[in-house]
Amino acid sequence: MDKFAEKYVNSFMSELIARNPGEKEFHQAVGEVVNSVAPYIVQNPQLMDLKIMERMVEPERIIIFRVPWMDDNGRIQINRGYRVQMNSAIGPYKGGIRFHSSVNLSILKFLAFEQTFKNSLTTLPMGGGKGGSDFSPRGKSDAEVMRFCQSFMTELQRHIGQDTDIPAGDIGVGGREVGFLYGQYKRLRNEFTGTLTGKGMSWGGSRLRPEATGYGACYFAQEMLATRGKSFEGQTVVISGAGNVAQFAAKKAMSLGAKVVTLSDSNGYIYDPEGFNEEKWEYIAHLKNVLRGRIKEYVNEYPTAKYFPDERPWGVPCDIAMPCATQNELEAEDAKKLVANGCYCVCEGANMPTTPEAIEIIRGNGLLYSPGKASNAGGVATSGLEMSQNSMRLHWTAEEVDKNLHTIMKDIHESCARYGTEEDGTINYVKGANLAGFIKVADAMCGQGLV
Ligand code: NDP
Ligand code: 2IT
Repeated sequence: MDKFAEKYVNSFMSELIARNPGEKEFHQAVGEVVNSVAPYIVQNPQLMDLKIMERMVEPERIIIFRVPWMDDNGRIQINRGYRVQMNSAIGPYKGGIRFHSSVNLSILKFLAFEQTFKNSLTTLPMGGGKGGSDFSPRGKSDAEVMRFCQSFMTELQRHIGQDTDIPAGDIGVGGREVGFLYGQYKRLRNEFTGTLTGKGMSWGGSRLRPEATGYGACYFAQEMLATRGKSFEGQTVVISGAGNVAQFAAKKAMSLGAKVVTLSDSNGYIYDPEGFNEEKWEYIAHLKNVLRGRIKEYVNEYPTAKYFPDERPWGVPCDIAMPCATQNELEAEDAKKLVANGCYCVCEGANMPTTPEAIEIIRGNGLLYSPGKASNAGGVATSGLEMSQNSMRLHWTAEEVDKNLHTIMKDIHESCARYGTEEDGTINYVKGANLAGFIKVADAMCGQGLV
């Protein structure tokens, strides 16, 4: 980076940090993007004059609200609800809702910021947004989750709509929660529209939306592997998380010939040296999605596997690592272990799971590395396909959706290559994804005047 660009980054970041004190995840996400796009910005001074980057880091609107609900013991509980409407330059706000005890404004702003670039990369017309609550569905009854979702939506419904803002799932929000949220939305607004995605198949959902993030991540990884003449066939894959993204990343990787040996949750990881197979996968899906159990229960059913409490799976030797749980779950020490064990590809299924220090180690050692905004974009892309189907009042077959998803992931890889190929011929996926995502949104903002 030249001196001028470096100066731009430093002054931009110190202003951002001063204006948004304490929001460390937001600073981290912005820092990564600004570092990638600064050389482009300083070469295009109109972007500086129009303060495009300064506008991009200021959410168009943030809604924060009280969510009161009653638990099964008749006690009153209060949570905090949020929706960050980050950027609508290229389409209505679009992005998931996260229910997790760690949710705060910094986390939702980082997610909404990332979402803006990710959605731009999908080639579909979607702006960026993210919402959620510090409510955790873990350990709550279905009735409690329903009452919470109804209270949350009673306020949120004023601010969303099929042409305004279209929420979906994220951590802690899956098919059950989207159902409760949609039911309340429909009841209050008296309209059957595609305002949420990730809906059930009998009420407007898209085939393959549940699978899309994990499948898409594997399609993206296939493209990365192909640049080195490799494929999933015969490779050992380590995956973190045991939720929606992790499950379907594992399923697709297995079907492409890989041996997937780990999954995890916030309490620890399981290692099955024989690798999962279809039957074991079905057991895990039932355990997590129906029984809402913990991943350690796997070893009771399959005693050849081992459970490692309070540990992450990154010390297990592998060829390919796919972090699919949460932000900053792969740190410098973990990255060193991956490198030492001969891992050559890190493909992110989660949002910002790898710390900046870990990314430096991974990239510095020549591993293939894709940021989540590129490799996990298949989920929101398929949400975009769900929106199209809802607008047309049609349903596509799984084959049609899969074909579209596959094409989109290949196109995202191509964009990364176009904007991120370095002089030595290697692809810098961070730079490529950030620049490709940025240019489209920046062009739209330039064209729409000072708003
Ligand atoms: P789920 O709620 O289905 O699963 C989350 C998984 O991650 C669980 O196994 C959970 O374990 C684990 N996890 C959550 N928080 C932590 C933590 N602090 N430390 C360790 N493990 C944790 O969520 P998803 O699978 O939908 O989301 C996973 C990631 O993928 C997130 O980063 C999300 O933003 C991202 N993503 C999701 C998309 C989607 O379509 N769903 C699309 C694109 C990205 P536990 O049960 O212990 O909490
Ligand atoms: O982070 C993400 O891209 C998601 N949680 C999916 C968002 C969506 O609107 O499908």
